Amino acid sequence: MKISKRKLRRHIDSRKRSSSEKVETFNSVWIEEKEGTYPIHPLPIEAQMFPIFSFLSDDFNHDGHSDILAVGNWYAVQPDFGRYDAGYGLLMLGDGTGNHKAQTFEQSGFYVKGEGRDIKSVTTANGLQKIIVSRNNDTVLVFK
Ligand SMILES: [Ca+2]
Repeated sequence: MKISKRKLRRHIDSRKRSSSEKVETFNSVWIEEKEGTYPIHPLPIEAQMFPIFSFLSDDFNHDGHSDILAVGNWYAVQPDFGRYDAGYGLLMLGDGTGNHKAQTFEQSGFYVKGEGRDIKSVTTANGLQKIIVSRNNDTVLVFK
């Protein structure tokens, strides 16, 4: 096969414009700010099973340690890959040392079917905290 000089030059020019990046991990992680350093903590294996689109951090069980709520899933992938639908919302309780333990939805009461897209915490006019979860092409969910 013969390639023209023009096509070869275009190919070489496109290679020069390209960039490369280095991936350290594909894990879902949280990054701690600790005295000018930023240790990276992988989240529990349950959080690695689906693409996470939104996190919310707070002390949900009132034990003094930060916890994490996560939602996600992604259906709009090529059919030969299948849907990324293994997430049903996830509460991960922090132990105060950087580790988190995933709770089942039976334990947490946090169950989000579908494609979770965002989580927000709001305080109602009468002072109650609510967790609002938006989903793609679906209704909004409200948790106490
Ligand atoms: Ca907690």
